[in-house]
Amino acid sequence: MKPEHPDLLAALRRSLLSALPMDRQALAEVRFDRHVGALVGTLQALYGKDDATGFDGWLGELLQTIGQCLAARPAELLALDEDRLAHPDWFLQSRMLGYCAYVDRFAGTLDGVRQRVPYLRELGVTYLHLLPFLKMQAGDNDGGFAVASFEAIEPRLGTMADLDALTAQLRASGISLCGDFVLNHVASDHPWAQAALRGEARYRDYFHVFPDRSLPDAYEAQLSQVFPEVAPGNFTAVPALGGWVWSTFYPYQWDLNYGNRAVFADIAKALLGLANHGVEVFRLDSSPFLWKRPGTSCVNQPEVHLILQALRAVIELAAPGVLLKAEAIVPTAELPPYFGSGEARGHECHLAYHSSLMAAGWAALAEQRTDLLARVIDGTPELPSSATWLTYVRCHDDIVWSTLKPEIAAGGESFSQRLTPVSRFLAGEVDGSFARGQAFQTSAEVPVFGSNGMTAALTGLSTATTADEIVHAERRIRLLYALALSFGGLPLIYMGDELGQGNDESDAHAALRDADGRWLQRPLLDTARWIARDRPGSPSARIHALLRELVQVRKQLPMLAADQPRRRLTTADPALLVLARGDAFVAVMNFSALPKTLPLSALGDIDNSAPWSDAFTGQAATAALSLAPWDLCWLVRQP
Ligand code: OTU
Repeated sequence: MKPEHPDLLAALRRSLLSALPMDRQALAEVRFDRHVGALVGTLQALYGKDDATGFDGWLGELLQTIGQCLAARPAELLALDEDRLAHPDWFLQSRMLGYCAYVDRFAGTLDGVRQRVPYLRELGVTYLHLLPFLKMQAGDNDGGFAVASFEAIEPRLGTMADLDALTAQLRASGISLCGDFVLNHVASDHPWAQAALRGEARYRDYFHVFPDRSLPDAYEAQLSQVFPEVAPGNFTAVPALGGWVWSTFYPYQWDLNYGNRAVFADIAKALLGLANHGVEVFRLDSSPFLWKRPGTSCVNQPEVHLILQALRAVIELAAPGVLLKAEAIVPTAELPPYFGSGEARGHECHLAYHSSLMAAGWAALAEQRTDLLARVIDGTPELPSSATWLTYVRCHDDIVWSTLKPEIAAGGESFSQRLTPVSRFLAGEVDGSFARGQAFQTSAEVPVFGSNGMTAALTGLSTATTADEIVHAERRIRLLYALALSFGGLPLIYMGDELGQGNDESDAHAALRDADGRWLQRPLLDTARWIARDRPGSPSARIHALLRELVQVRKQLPMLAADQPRRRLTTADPALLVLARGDAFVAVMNFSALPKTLPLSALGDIDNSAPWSDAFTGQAATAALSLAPWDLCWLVRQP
């Protein structure tokens, strides 16, 4: 913010403080001095051009809203904010472990989740991502990603009081709640959309509405499609609006118009409201789509980053303990801006999904070669301090293959030639495939798009019958999770994976799956497996134990913290992947159905002067490592 606006600055300060009780004013002033520049600078760039009418007054109102949210912030969360500010690397530690689940699938209701907190603790979870739990559109709602209110909980799942009780218990248990913040669109039955439908001009401006097809057609020529089969096109005809509304996803998910500053203000307020209920991490759903620009693909536009930086400044003022996570399923090279670039480096999101690492892991498993994975790892940029990747094996969505386009092009290959066999392998359509997933949104014209399926189905555990097949499938699960846990990031377990749970094949959910194949990986928690996790020898006990072992060993290894250096070591064998973390940790991963031997001396330029030992058994490493099919090894030594 330019120093030539001292009057504006003073007015904004007054606006912020006017909403605050005396005992929070000093705190607010410190934060104001530190963050007002970023807030006003980004908002000016977005909304203040050409002396937009009333801009200064609007800013004042925004600061007042922020002040009101800070005034309303419970004392316990205020204390948490201070603690987080004092330890900005709290979420980078190797003790961190994420778990991701739908509320109803995992435990019925928010209160049911509260009762499962001991289970999460037993697993070592410190971060819980619950998929959308806010009031959702009645009927179809994309698993809650069509939000009908930012202020109410979906009645089936509970109440705001239940959310408060859950976040309190999670906090007491050292678990941070991550909630989806679906800010790109709202449901067509959200009050803003309803007001637009009633013809209120103020709310019509909350959306991108076009009277005829001319602009939609022009845009459409440059846009890609997120759901080409299940929801083709990016615009929906809405007779009551007298035209076409932008709907990147399902027709009932209407994209918000961030060109309208009122949208930003309402969204910022909604975010702070949820933060005050104890949501500590916000998954910013579909972040790349927030800004539309004619003649472009309308993803990753520079204004997206101004919006996210402005939101970051908002939380720095009123809830600085909160983290922002970009859900940007784009190639790795396009992700650094989501952490802030240039002067804003480190002042945007704290977290982003490393989606190409996830996809490349599955490709490596299917192809028994690690070159794509190696290219992804080598191309993974350094991040600002106090920021990291979300590393994961599966999530509620499909495995999106397009994120690997650059790595495939770098090898001089065609995307569909390289990945069609992978997609078919994971769908079990290739002879000898162990996988039982399904291709998503593919057709004759689009042979590769996404792949669905639970980890256990994609790794062959669900269909394994012989002892060998079972062991191999378990090793594949261990291998992919070991990658997520050793890469350097915040690793995430997807509900059911820890029990070896397979695809949802229930009749009750068949209609959902028919409409959208991603429901294949959204089963109800299998309570039989859940109960049997402690029964030695049961299928879930074995998976559960091996994942817990990985997690527990990782927690003991400070070199696996997200901010510790990472380096890939080259090997001659294309089926092996070797990852070093600092000088005292090496992971060797065998993505092959064959046993492998690797002399330690062949590990690139690694210093072998001090003795290595196996992180799981504590035994000294021999001069040559022997890895069974799909096996892995974590070597450690005293630094
Ligand atoms: C996100 O997804 C959610 O994770 C999906 O569950 C929702 O359907 C969608 O937003 C709409 O809210 O846009 O930037 O399989 O990866 O839809 C990434 C495609 C998204 C998803 C994509 C994604």
